[in-house]
Parts: sequence; C-alpha cells; structure tokens
Amino acid sequence: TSMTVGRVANAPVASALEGDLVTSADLRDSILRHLTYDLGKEPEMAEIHDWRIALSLALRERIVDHWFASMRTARHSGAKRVYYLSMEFLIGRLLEDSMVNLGLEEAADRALTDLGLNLQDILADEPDAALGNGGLGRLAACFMESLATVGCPAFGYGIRYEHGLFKQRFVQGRQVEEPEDWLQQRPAWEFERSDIAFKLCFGGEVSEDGGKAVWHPEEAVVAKAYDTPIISWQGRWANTLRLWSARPLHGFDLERFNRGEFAAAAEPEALARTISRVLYPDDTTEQGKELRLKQEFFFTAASLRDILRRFEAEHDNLRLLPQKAAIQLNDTHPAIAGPEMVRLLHDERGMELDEAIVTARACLSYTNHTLMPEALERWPEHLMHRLLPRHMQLIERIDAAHAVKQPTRQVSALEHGEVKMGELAFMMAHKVNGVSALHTELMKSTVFAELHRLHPDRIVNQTNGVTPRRWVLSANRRLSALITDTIGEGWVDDLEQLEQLEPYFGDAGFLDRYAAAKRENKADLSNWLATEMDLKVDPTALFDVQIKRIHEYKRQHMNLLETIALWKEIAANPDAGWTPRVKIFAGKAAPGYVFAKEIVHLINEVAAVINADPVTAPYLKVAFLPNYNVTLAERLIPAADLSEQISTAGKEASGTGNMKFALNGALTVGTLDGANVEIRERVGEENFFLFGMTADEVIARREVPGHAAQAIEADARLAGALADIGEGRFSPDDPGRYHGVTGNLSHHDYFLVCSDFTAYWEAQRRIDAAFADQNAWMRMAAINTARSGWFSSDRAIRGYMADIWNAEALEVPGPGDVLH
Ligand code: 7GP
Repeated sequence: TSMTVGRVANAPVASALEGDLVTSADLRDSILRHLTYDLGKEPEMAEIHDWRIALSLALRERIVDHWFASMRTARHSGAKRVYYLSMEFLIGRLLEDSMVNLGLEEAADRALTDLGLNLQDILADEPDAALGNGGLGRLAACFMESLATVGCPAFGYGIRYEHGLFKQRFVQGRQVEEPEDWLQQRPAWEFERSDIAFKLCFGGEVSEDGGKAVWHPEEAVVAKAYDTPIISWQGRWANTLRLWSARPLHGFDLERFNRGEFAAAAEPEALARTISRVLYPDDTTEQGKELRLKQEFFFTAASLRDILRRFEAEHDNLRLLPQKAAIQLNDTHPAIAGPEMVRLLHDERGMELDEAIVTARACLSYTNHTLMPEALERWPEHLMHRLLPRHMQLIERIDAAHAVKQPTRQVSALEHGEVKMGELAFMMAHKVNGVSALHTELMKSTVFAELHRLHPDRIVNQTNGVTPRRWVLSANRRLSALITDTIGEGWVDDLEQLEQLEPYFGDAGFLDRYAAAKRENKADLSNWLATEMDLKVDPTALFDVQIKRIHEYKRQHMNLLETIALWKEIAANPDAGWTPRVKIFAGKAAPGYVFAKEIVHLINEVAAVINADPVTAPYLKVAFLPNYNVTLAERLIPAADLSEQISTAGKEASGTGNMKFALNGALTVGTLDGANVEIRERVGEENFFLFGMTADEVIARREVPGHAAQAIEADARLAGALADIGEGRFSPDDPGRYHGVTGNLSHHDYFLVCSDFTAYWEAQRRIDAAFADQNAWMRMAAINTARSGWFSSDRAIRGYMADIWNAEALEVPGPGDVLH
C-alpha cells in the first residue's frame, strides 16, 4: 500500500487506475458527449479531427481527477516543488501518450470501432506540437513525463508559441520554410486560465527613493497561463505544463476604432502578442534579437511571479523559499531569473540584497547544453539596459558581489560591453550541470574553468535520458510485446529491468522474435517510403539512419561523402558482394544557416542521382525525408539498424537520439562524444562501432597546418567524392553550386570531416561485414536493448532530485489508504 503523504480529510479519493473500470462503452459515451456538447457536432457531420478532439477530451477528463489529487497531495504535504523553466518543449503528439499512460488503449480502440472509426487514423490526425528546435526541447518534454512518472511534484514553464518550428519542404532539393500552425484546430489538451495572468514590464528608467531603487517602466504586457496536465505512466501522478501567452494590457483602442482607425486600434494587441507569436528556429546558434530577450524575460518573470504567489499562499517566511522551490534553468534562456528573483525579493519584498542573492541562488540551478562558443548567449549591455534597466543594475551588483570573493578579478559576467549569460547563470545557481560525463568534464576544463576553480562543488553531471513510454513502449509495439512477454511489464517504469532479457538470448526463440520485430518494423517503413516518398527500397537492406538538426558539427556531410564514395565503389565493381544499404537522412537547417542549407540541398541532389542509377540500385538508396519532427522520429527509430552519431568529438553535449536508437536495437557508429561514451561503456565496445579522433586529438589536429589537404591527399575515395561534388556531378545545371562546401572542407574544415573520413569509411566497412551475419548482428542489437535501460529519463530525473533539487517523490493516496 502506498505512502500517505498528503492526508487530507475531505479530499475525494483519487481512484487508482486498476480500480477504475473504464469500459469501452463508457468511453464511447463520453466521446459522443464531447462531440455533441463541446464541439457542437452531430456524429453524421463530424470529421476526423472532430472525433480526434472528442477522444482527447474524453481522455483529458479522466486525467483531471488524478491531476487534482496530485496537486492536492503536493499542497498538503508541504513538499518541495520543482519548477522546470524552458524556452522549449518539443512535445510532439500527446494523444497516444495519454491513452497509453491511462491504460485506456484497448478501451479506446473498441469504442472507436463501435463508432465506425479507426484508432490509427485518429492518432495520425493529431498535429505534432513542435514548441522546440531539437535536443534541448525534446529533453524538456521527456523530463515532464518522467517527473510525473516518478511522482515528483513539478511544473514545467514555457511559452505558448502560436507558431512552432517551421515546416520544412523541399523545392527542387532546397529547403523551404513554411509557418507551422498547430493551434489551427481547437487545442485538445490545454486549459485556458484567464484568472492566472501577470503584468510584466519593460523599458523605462530607475530612480532612487530613500536608498530604494524604483523602476518606472514604460511598456507592459500580460502573460496569461495555459495549462496542460501531464499524466504519469499508469496515471499515478500528474503535473502541469504551464505555458504563457502574451496579451496586451489594454485590449484595444476603442477611441481610435470609433474614429475609423481600425488597424491602428488593433495595434497594441498585435504588438503584445508578438512576444509569444513564434519560436526562434535556431539550434545551437545564438540569436541576438531584442524580441528574443523579451521572450526570455516574459516567460521567466511570469513563472517566477507564479512560483512566489504559490509559495506565499502557503508560507509566510521568505527564508523558507529554497526549501519549497527548486527552479531549474534549461540552458541560459531563463537566466534572467537570477536578477529577477533578486529584484522580487529585494526591491519588492524588502529582503537585504546579499540575502536576496543567497536565497535566489539556493533555489536556482542551471543546465548547460552546449559548449559551442557561438551558442553561448551574450546580450549587449545597452540592450539589457534599455529593456530591463533595473535588471542591468542588479547584474552589476551580482557580478560585483561575486568578484569580492575572488583574490584577483578573473571572472566576470560583463565583458566587452556584453552580459555573458552563462557566467551569470553560473553565479546565480547553487548547482550547474552538464548533460553527459564527457560534456561535464569539458565544462570544467574549458568554458567554466575559472568559475569551477572558484566553486569546485558547483558543477555536477546528470547524463540525459529519454522516456521509455514514448520511445519504446508506444513507438515500438512489436519490441515492447516481446519484452513484456519475456520479463513482464515492470521494465516500463524501471527500465534497467531490460537487463533481465539477456539470459533469454540463449533461447533461439527470443532472438528470432527480436529479429522478426525489427524485420516487420523495417517492412512498415519500406511501405511508407514507397507510398509517401515514391521510393522503393529493399526491406532487408541495412537501414542506416541519421536524424537530427543539420549542423556542421553533426557532420551529415561526412555521412554524405561516404555515401558518394560507396556509390562509386559499387558502380565500379557491382558484383563484389555489397551489403545493401538504405541511407536515411532527416533534419531541419536553421533558416539563416547558409552552410547547413547547402548540405540539405546537396543531400537531395546526391539522392536523386544515386537513386536513378540502375547499376547500384540493388545495393544503395538514399532517402532524405522532409519535415523531421517527433512523430517522424517515432516512425524511423524502431526500423533502424544503424544509428549515426558521428559528431566531431567534444561538440555534441550529449545526444538523446543516440539513446533512443540503442534502446530500439540499432547499433551505433559513433565518435567518443557526448553520451556515446557512456552508451559504449554500457553496451560493450564489441557492440558499438567506434571510430575517429577523441576530443583531445581533435584539438591537436586543428593545429596541424593543412590538415584537410593532407587527409584528402591520403584518401583517394575522399578526394574522388569531393571532386565529383566540386565538378558539379550532382548539380549539372550549376556546376559551381557547391564550391562553398568543397572549398570549406578542403581548406578550413574546422569540424575535421576530412581528417575523420578514412576512419569512418573503415568503420562502415566493418559494419557491412557484421551485418552480413544476421544472427550475430541481431544478438548485438538485442544486447543494445538489454543494456541501455540506464538511459531512461526516470533515472535522470531521480538524479536531479537527489543531487540538485533535494526533492522527494510523492504518491497520491490510494482508495485503500486510511485518510485522517
Ligand atoms: C542539445 C545538445 O546539442 C545535445 O547534445 C543534447 O543532447 C541536448 O541539448 C539535450 O541536452 N542542445 C540544444 O538543443 C540547444 O539548442 C543550444 O542548445 C543552447
């Protein structure tokens, strides 16, 4: 029986899911009720999205009691709450997730069949909520699900962007961006909270009044909350994802409207709404735009106000705040939380400045997701001063207070007229974490070396993780069924139980079924490629997958060079017993990242040429799938044989796709970078295809004059592939199109594509040979599944709770518990 933390006499008992006999008939009735009375549609007139929304509302209804019970338990227990502040939540679809976590899949399936509908069609109708760019945003979404599953009382705070990440289309091979419109149909999961709204100010100036700073802002907007309940596995706990939407303080200008100035009358509305209009589409490059800084302050300040309001409703001593609130900053985007918290405590609540700084720091902690210098946020002081004059003053005070502790003033958050947000976040956090063991060590030795020397206990590691509910259980039904048949269902929220699979590898039956699951997943994907992309592939070929944002450091172009070299070699000698391969790429390039867009174009042009070659067709196909998103990842990962994790060592902070692939039985070809290192340690070096320079060797290699030319000279395959690109073999209409790319690789090659190419080619040929022995390969794949359980985001969240937040898990009192 469960621990009764939140014992409340008058609390209605939350029905434990097992006791909650939701029949398909109940569910069908509530779908019809929502369709009729919420959506106002008659069944005969309803379209697929109406049914989808009605089903979502019927499920949401069943989440709400668990949600209230969880919040009530948290309130009455007095336990610490965790607040996860993130500019991005890359959620994807939620319907299947909610249904699976509620255990209502069969009921929903039957209810819909009764109504003459098909569950899969309905699931496929849901828009993919892309309120994030890539790894950082998807990590936040996995963390939300795990926070609920481990029972950690938590809120996620972010921005309710009207338009998420752009949609990607290819027009003659080039990336074209189109606006995304996930809110076009009625959003099914959120609750609009008109009563939870805060006024937030910008600009103006600061005056002094009897030693007290008074900020006189000149502009204000309102942040309004929208709540989405996030339900745990088996519905034991639910937390809130609270996203802020920007509204004008004064609706619209009636006077001007009455004067006939209709557009001008709506202006304040449009201006205010701009703040939550669109997600910045950048991934690991800094965006130095005023609007971006406004967005950051907007959601951070609204969240802090909400946190303090909740705290003050429950406690009257501000000194208790660090015991009741742990605030995690997901990268530096919410780093203005440091000065803003100090302002709220000192200016607005009269706490001494030094104590305010110490109190804020005891609440705050900061996760760093990249060491790439171009991605570390810096804001011009004059901009900070203009937009947030009081905060600029407080940043100076924080910096000065920190400097006092230094014998010589080595580190400052202010440099060359800019505010360095990483340094500011570090100074205002009691813990700072990296996202893989290697990345954390590099933080200590590079970007934060000085700060680490001053605060040797502040930096800790929390290796990333992924939620097994979405990334194994839902995404890979066949594998999940095999696992559950073999070891029971306990693995779903205790993923390291996957280790128990290994003793079954001796049974021929297990590995046969494992192989069958992979084969069927690949057959599904092959059919999908045929219908959606008009591409025929051999479903037994090696499915080699690289899916992630397009970036030089991730080296999609190294993969492409190897593809070209392989194609040429097959063409020259088609009967040499080649292992058939399908090279699959997907990913978006930031709209302003010219080089990445050229890589996109080049992949498409190379694919067109190779796929049209009848000689190599049995052995090599290239697919670049447009509009990569969470949903596409769910389709591709279960069908992958090979996971491409080939970043320049030292550049990929962790990776999380690498974990999803390993769990789903794809072998990794990878460098010693990010979490690859830890994956390899766990799965065993014999079950991982390692190649390339280490982070140290990368640094040394860059010092070698002419390293790229040398590497090209030494490898005829590389030279040949580059020559083909340079001579326009893939762009006959414009032979010089890729001179920028080839020139960069031949003369500059900062990411060492050329220097790692030979090792990469050799690793790929080892992979060809290994894949030819299917029994041995499937065994390695199954070992990857069995030994990757540690990469669950449940483990990661428990790590944060223990090492950073000092937070405890709670349970909703079950119906069997005695309530006092
Ligand atoms: C990413 C890192 O590139 C990736 O290696 C890591 O797994 C992920 O965060 C989660 O920790 N970083 C971003 O997505 C990003 O936008 C810019 O970083 C601050």
